[in-house]
Amino acid sequence: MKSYDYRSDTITKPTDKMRKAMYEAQVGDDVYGEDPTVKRLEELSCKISGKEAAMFVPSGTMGNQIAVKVHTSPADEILLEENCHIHWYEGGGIGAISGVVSKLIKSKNGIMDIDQIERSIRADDIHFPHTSLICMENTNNKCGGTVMDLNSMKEVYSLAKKNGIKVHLDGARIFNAAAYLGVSPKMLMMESDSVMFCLSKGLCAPVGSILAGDEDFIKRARKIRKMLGGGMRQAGILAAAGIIALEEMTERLREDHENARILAQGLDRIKGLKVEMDTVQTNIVMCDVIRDDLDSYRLREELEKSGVYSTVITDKRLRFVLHYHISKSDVTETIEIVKKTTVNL
Ligand code: TLP
Repeated sequence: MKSYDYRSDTITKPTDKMRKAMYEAQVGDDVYGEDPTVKRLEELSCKISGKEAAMFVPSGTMGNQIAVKVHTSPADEILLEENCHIHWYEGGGIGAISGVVSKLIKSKNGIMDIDQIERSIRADDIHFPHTSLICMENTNNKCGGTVMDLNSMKEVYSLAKKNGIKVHLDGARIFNAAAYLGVSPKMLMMESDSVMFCLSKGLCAPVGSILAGDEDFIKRARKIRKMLGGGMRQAGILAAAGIIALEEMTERLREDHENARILAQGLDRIKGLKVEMDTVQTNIVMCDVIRDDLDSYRLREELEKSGVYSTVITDKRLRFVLHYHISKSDVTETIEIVKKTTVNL
């Protein structure tokens, strides 16, 4: 049976060109700073992000966690968008690794309420924790791949600077945001002190993310990466795929966005399902089950019997993520399968 796997863009597999580059990669021990391919990937990442320095990390989660640790001291308070990955999906790591507390900021489609940020910055008072960091996420995963526009990012960054607070950008899907806005990724990444972006999502690299910032930040980040066990040895094998991800795979993300809209429109037309179309901006579709007699666990299970794979977000919401291995005709077929399945439930 044919399968249509929308669980995540993390399921993408390396392309043939990546596999060949991985096979041929020049390698060395990266903990000694001797892997030429990792160095090449890090230099390329500096160019793309406009940051002074960059470091290859095994995962987006590790990149975010290192950034929080470098920017904060234990008992600090950090401001997080209420739906963000750092809060929801990183196992509470910021508590264990950095010892910080967090305050969640309300948002509309991932764009934080700037007044609430301003009100949340702590006064200098012995009772209060120190506010040291604000984290943004662009695109915002849990909001449905929604995009923070450049002005909203600028607003947050300038408010932070005015108050001596650092800004970290979780840019796991920053290339999707840039494609949607029609701006260079650099313009978005410049509105932060540090940025993490993923090579292993829609860009098809098998493993890895980049953390970038100024020289001093990355110097300290390298020490934390080692502490967390993220110092990899002949990592050039992986970096070789990462280079192709950055050089050749970002342009095509628009196709995923187009397919996401087609899927969203198709699902929204099915009785008992609803998609908030204004949130369908990039490659993620959040589909709500609005029938009282049906929940998303049951629907997911039934769809899987016909080869359509999705993720449960809440008991009434499924997530479908578009990526390299899903074509326009797959989307058309998927809509038909979902239609048939829901009618029979
Ligand atoms: N997101 C994954 C899951 O962890 C939920 C997914 O399937 O979407 N930031 C953002 C915004 C992310 O969406 C993710 C992964 C990460 C960070 C973490 O990246 P990895 O999986 O490389 O640790």
